[in-house]
Amino acid sequence: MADGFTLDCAGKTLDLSKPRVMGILNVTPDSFYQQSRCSDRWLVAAEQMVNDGADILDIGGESTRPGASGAPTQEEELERVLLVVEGLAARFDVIISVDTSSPLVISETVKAGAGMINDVRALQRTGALEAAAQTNVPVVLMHSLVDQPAPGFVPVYDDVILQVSQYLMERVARCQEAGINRERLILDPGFGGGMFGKTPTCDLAMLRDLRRLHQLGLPVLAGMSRKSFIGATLGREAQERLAGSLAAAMLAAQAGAQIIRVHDVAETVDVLRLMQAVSEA
Ligand code: 7PM
Repeated sequence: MADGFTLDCAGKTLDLSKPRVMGILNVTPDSFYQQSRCSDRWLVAAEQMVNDGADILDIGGESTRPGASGAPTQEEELERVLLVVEGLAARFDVIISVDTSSPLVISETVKAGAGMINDVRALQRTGALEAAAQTNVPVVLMHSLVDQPAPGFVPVYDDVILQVSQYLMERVARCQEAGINRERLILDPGFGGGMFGKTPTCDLAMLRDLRRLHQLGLPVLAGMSRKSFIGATLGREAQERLAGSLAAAMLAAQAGAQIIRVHDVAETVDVLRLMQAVSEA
């Protein structure tokens, strides 16, 4: 895939000519992977990820887990993430991304120093397009079902990457109409079940065909870290999915994904550095 994408993340430059690592920093009380429950320890966790070579830290204050604890209000979500964004922006030179669908959280965290918005609902919430348009930071548009599927719902796709691409193309058009320059959009096929709407088989097919998502000509982010398709394929619990996650990260980077979203920053950075060294040999 053509490289040469350079994004301006609130004054910090993100050069996507080689794969970059986004570290997951959850400030929710209910993250499915225990190690990222760091509401109180976020500063230590963030510093570790920065030292481990993370290019971006993704701060999440709303769990997307099906049925988890009930969605927080915009004010509760803002309260969870704002202190963290302010604290990190003051201390580290890393790009701060906020995993949110809420217009209030978009506006306020960007004012506080966030350099990227990561929305698993691709700015579909009322007011989110307008809030993002008022900022100047890159936006990750992820494919999902938007509504939480009913229990037992099984998603069916003829060609999952094609259908995901069509959805994202439509969201890119809506963004442009709202005044969000295409040059600040990043695409993500949304690996995983629940509201992300993929079965393990879909996830494997998306990873195999990920290169096709580049046909829209925008940078691609892949978030597969410790997700259930890795568990389903290998028969591993969440804590035992590191090797599978690293393999997935390498395959995604090999398919041209420019940003890999992970729990295990140090290990992923090593994998991508080795890959990069081979390609430059
Ligand atoms: C429960 C279910 C807890 C799902 C956490 C998750 C992505 C994301 C998430 C992704 C982008 C997780 C997910 N996943 N943002 N936020 N892409 N852009 O496993 O794949 O981290 S939350």
